[in-house]
Amino acid sequence: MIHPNPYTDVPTSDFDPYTTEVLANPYPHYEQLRELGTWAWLERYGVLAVARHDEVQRILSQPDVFCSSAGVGLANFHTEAPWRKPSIILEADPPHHSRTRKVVARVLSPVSIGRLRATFEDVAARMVDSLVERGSFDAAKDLCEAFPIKAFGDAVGLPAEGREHLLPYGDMVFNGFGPINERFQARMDSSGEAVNWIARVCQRDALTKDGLGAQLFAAADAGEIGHDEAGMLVRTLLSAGLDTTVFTLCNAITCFARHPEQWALLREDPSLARQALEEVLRFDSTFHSFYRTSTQDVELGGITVKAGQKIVVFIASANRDPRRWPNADRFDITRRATGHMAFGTGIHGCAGQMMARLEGEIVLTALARRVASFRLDGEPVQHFNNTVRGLKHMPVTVEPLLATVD
Ligand code: OVV
Repeated sequence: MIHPNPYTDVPTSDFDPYTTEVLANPYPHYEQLRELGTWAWLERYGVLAVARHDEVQRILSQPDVFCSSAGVGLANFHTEAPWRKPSIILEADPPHHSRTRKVVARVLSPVSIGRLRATFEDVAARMVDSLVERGSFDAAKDLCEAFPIKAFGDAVGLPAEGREHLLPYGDMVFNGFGPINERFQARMDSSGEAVNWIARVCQRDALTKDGLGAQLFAAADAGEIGHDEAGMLVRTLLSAGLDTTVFTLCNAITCFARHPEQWALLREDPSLARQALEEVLRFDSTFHSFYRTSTQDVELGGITVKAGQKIVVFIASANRDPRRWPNADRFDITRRATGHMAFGTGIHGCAGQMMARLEGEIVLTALARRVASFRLDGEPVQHFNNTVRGLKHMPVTVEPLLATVD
């Protein structure tokens, strides 16, 4: 279906962000979109699009005008039924959002996260040691998936059994922000068990007594939120916390395998891990797009956006906008990548970003201490998803570093 463009001053585009071809390499398409103008009308979906850094930032910084409660995917919750119960933090506006966000922010605060460091380092060291010993392995499965499932899963307090449901569940959630296409449908059709398992482990008695999940229920005991809401926030941790970090780790290793001179820099100075991760997030953002909905007629970027308008915000494009970044298409871990919007920005900016950074930094540091170089054994196999970009498989052979430097 084609949706006629109601905005006379906005160019119409037949761009479809959800085709396999675009998902395989969206960057040339983002460039075209940015060059088209501040705004584009995507006639296939009937939405306004922004792809430049400045406008992406402006939209995300006005949550009262560009709201989240109508859903942050293509579906408008005011006119269509959501496929699952809306998230009480992501798909919510102030004042409702403020209450849940405060609790999640505390549970995921730097202090709370800092307590996990030693355990995470230990998990990463063991995994990397055994993989380096093997020499050849599937970096996507054996490290990028294995690490968050173990480290983050334990931190939340999940049972060991059934964790294979985490990634399929997240895959469904992130497909669900796009159109109801075959990709989403296929995942929906095969995910009944995953949905049931997730619902079960969002209950207090399924979780350990000392994990992040238990802390959410403790906030309910203190009267800050309801006990049902605590369970919903555990669902948020499990929806948002796995596929994202898994894919970020995949993208990091791909970047370094393809840019060996950048790996040499990190290997020589593993303390660059944190800023290297920021550059990975800028250069090959995990989360590509989400939506906002205007609550009123509003002027921005030279047009009047109509009330109730769905707007797709391409954060991965903003992170490659040459108006903002010199040599935007160059992967360079020595640059200042802060200001990227891979975690979004504003009141809905990723609540788990400190967790993501901790996981990324620890895995990259563990690799930098033991791996001289990566060789890709064939092309990595992409994981196609409507919203997040990462890998299914990445066969690699690593050259070990001879001495461990500490
Ligand atoms: C940021 C994010 C992604 C996916 C799901 C959720 C949040 C949630 O709150 O469920």
